[in-house]
Amino acid sequence: MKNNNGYSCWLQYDLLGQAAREAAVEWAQDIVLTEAAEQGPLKTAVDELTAGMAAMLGKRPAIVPAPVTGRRYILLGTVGGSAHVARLIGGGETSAFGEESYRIKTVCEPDREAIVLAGGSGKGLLYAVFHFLRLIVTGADLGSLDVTEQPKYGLRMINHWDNMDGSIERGYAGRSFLYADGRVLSGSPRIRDYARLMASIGINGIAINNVNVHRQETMLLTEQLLPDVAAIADAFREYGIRLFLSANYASPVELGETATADPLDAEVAAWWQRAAERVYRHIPDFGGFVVKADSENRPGPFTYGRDHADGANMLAAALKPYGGLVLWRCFVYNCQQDWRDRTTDRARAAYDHFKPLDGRFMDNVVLQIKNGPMDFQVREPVSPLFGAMERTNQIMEFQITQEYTGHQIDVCYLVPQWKQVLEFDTLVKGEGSKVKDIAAGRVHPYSHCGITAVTNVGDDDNWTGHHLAQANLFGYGRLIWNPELSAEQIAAEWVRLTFGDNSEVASAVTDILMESWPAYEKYTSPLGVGWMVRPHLHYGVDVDGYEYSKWGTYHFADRDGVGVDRTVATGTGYAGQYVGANAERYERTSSCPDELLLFFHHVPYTYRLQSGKTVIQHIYDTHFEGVEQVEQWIVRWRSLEGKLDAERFRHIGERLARQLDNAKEWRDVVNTYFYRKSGIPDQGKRVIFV
Ligand code: GCV
Repeated sequence: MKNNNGYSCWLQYDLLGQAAREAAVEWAQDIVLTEAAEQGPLKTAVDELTAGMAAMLGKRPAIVPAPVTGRRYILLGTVGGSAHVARLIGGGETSAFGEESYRIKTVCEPDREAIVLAGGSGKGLLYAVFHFLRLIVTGADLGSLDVTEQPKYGLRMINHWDNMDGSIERGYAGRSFLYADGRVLSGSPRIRDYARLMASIGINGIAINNVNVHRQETMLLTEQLLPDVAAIADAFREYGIRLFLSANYASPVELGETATADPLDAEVAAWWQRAAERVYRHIPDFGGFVVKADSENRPGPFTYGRDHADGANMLAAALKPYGGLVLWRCFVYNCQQDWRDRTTDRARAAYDHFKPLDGRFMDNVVLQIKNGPMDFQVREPVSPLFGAMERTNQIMEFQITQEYTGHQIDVCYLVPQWKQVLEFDTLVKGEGSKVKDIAAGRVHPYSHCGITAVTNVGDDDNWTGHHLAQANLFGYGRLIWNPELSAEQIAAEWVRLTFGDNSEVASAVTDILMESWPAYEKYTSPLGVGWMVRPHLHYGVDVDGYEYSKWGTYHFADRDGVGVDRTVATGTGYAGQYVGANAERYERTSSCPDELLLFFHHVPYTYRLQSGKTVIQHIYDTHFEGVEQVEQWIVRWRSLEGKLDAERFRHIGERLARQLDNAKEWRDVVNTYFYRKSGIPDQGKRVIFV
């Protein structure tokens, strides 16, 4: 079997089986194109289809202006640009097409047997092409295709935390492929390959630099570096992706051009207007700024006695004439907390800061809210801020990079976690106010909204470090295109596209993915309490690592119990930020879901969970089970030798071995810690290091 370094990810067109190849060849002689496709996504769509079919079938289809009588063909076009397409699809059905929508349909009538790929625009058509190529690889019956797709979310974004020195904050897959040694790698062919990968899963916006914007990256807004940024935007544009930049709130001060960054200062506003004019001169379809302000020591409007609305609106006013957005992050909390102070609760912070500002933001400001109130832990409740502001646009922020979920050493498939978040019913407008609909602007009439995520890619050959971490990147794109897809469907699709059609490999990889988030949760921090990780690094166990720190991330374990009292009755009051029945459910131990019990409550080790187990026994059991799960994967993985290429077989095997070491360390440290605190033995009498 040919070795595979993983570079092509899920676009591996040489994996086609014999039967699928024969079925596709029938259709692949001619591509009929009746409209001009000289540039942009329309041209890319044509190129991707021809190249994809050539790679799959060993023969490049001809592009022709009209069908050859009696021969099957593929018809490619946009609904507005090709009468032929409109005729075959049926004009009425396409009148409501958005520009990102598409239809794929087999039209089988005497003398016009065609597969029609119709896009609402060139971009929609490009998405149709990637979908069609997926259908071929997965062996779909091409004789009866009928697919209509439109994305649920307007903004489907990726955030990079790449720095210009080439490092990536929280990156676990090598160095940046966007920057090295202070330079923008604008000519790199990898950037185009990346745009292609992202377009193939429907991403339409990418912020290319870290939200922690330091001096070097502040220069991205200057005449000196904008041509390089524009070159990346050019590559993105061909794939229907708009480029965004993270902006340093204090840019004019950092660059020595104003004495203040006060948002109400006229000179500051004028500076940003000039900056916006400059950016749009270089990048006419620039998406806008992502801003981390007054957060983790980054500058912001607080310094000048102003609030977040003042700061965001000043930037929004500068971008407004060009249609740009300000994605203003809500990850705002006191990171200089005194652990002795029991009144401050980091979980409360985003809601407390932003909720009172509802209605004050301009309509091109979008608040970017992390999925949980803390920081991308393996388990957190959904941020109560999401949906809490009726008159302020919002976008959900997920984390694909595995900062707290195993650093892409441990396998942890995160789509099930994101699905739970999207399915959460906030009740903000009564039952049926789910996160997935709020993010689509269907609960409150947001003018801009959607989903974004911190990406997990770097310059490693396989992009994501762990091969299996590609499933998170692919899964993110597929899920935010259509949140109704199940995590398992997405996993199975990814496995098929990435590893081919060996059913043993497919079921083993799909099972490992599906079991991985629960396993990671089991051997790390219990019952929603979070953290317990090595400070700063965030990989590996350190139960008290953050216990007396300034970051506000405590578990309060003592000899009697563990957990954070966030109730209204006796705790920090955080539970009261939820609406109605959700607030009540979290407020009481009896109704709080087990998996979040220690997030909301401080309980004795002998407290009995809804599962029937005591907290302490749950801790012991899950930590043993988590390790056993990894051991079982290793046995299963070994049985696949010879059934996939040796390179990926070895790579994944090595990562699983490292995961096992990590899981054992977590198990032994956590179990020993809680045994020593509580003095309560494990009912299973297993080894705990006393
Ligand atoms: C980019 C956490 C991470 C930081 C990250 C920050 C953020 O604190 O550890 O690396 O900074 O979140 O989201 O801004």
